[in-house]
Amino acid sequence: MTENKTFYITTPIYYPSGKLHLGSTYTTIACDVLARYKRLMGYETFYLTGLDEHGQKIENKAKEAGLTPKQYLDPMAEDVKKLWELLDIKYDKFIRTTDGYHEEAVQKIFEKLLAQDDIYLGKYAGWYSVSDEEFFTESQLEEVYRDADGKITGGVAPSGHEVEWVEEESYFFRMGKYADWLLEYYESHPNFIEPEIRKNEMINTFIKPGLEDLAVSRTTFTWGIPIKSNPKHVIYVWLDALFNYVTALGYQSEDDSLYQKFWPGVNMVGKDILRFHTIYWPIFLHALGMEPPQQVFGHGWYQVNGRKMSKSFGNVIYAEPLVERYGLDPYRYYILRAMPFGNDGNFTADSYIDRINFDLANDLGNLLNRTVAMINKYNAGVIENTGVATEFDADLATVREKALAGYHAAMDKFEFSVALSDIWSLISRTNKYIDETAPWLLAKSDEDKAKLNNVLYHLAENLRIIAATLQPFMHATSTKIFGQLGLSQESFSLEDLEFGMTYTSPVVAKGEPIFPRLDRDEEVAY
Ligand code: ME8
Repeated sequence: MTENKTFYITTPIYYPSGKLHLGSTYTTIACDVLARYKRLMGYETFYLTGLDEHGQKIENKAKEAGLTPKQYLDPMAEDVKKLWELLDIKYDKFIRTTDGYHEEAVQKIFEKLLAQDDIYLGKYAGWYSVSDEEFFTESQLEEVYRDADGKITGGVAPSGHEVEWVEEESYFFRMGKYADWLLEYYESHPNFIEPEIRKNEMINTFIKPGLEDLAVSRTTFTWGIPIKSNPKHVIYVWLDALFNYVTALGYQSEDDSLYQKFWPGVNMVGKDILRFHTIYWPIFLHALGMEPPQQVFGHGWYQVNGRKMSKSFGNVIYAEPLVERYGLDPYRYYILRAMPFGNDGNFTADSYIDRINFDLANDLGNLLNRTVAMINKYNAGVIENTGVATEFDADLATVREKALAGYHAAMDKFEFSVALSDIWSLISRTNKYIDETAPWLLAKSDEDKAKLNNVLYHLAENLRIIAATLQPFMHATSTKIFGQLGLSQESFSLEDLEFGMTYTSPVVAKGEPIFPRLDRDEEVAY
């Protein structure tokens, strides 16, 4: 491992304003897969997730529940941690923005920006969406409501949430001052925003029309980090939240060694919050003389029945019942396989069942079952490399190399569904190899024994390589495959996944199916 091979990945910190649904698990699993992948590639990796606990939305939620914010938040945080445990998320740190170290660091940051005149005191009058915790100008609203005289009385933000009129003393950050710098930064760092199309949207919709100064404090509620030099103001929840990515690493605390080691990192976010991460966030950092994130990746939305999941549309899907009924690995697999990362896509019950039946039970499960059964039947469970090639071995090797190269290239670009389909191309090719070589025919003659063992060896080796590449996605499944192949090793490095390993233990005597087939009609109705 070389000194500077480090990788820092973050999820957005979610609002614990309700139970987290499939959407938040999507980002979190994607980051988990990346972190596991990078670890297996020899990177020293840090994976951060957590909760965004301040702001008016949380204050209101607590009030509705008849609780103080802290009473409301603590059990919510426990529930979220339980969800991540259920989904086998291996994060290195879980930040809550109510953690003392974060609050202190954000106060220091605010005072610094104030002292250097990037922040000034003014008055805000405009529209605010509590659900989005976001300010809007009239022209940015999706819809406006008017009274009989034509006066605007309210409106709807692009997210579909209602806005309210806010008029209060507020501190402002001089965004406009940094617009040119930001455009140049985009220009000189072409991979800063991914996917590419989202960059143009940021430039054309938000920066080119003119960056307005941003209100960065509120006075009409109290649930936030108070400004040290003027505590009747609380710091705007987005300024507070964005800095979690560096305070979690110890920025502005006594020990900032993690910050020194891991920043800048990759911020993975949904496209809904790209504006905050690719405009305000790099500008804040630059104003403080810090580096912007290495990359901000804005992925698309999981929709249900063609609409973004929302309680008011009654189309919210939660992970727990799916994991309970079908197991964890199908969930982790489906969520990254079913739609290209970066695009929007639909979650449907039938595609969920089909993926389990076709991809997992048929393609992968059968390959393993057949392989282990044949090694048992024809060679008493022993995997032997005899080197007596068949005419199909060369093509099998070509497909394997192509699949591996494609997998790594896709993982580097966060194209999870492509990486998985590359692995599946090898699974399909290996299944086809069984049909081509027909081991049951080779088994009929003693002369073909060495060739038969060569075939079985190829099957075992391909399965080991397939299981290794699946480790970041489906850790338990990989371990089961290794186990059935007689390998006690917990994990295989992805750096040197060479074909040709020597097996010293026999395969298991009777391999259980790793993914039982489901009755589609019964399950879809369920
Ligand atoms: O915005 N499909 O928190 P949040 C895919 N606290 N991803 C989805 C999704 C869907 N249908 N629904 C939600 C916040 N997400 C702020 C973030 S960061 C400094 C502060 C995911 O709880 C997606 O990653 O509203 C989105 O960006 C995030 O959840 C929003 O979470």
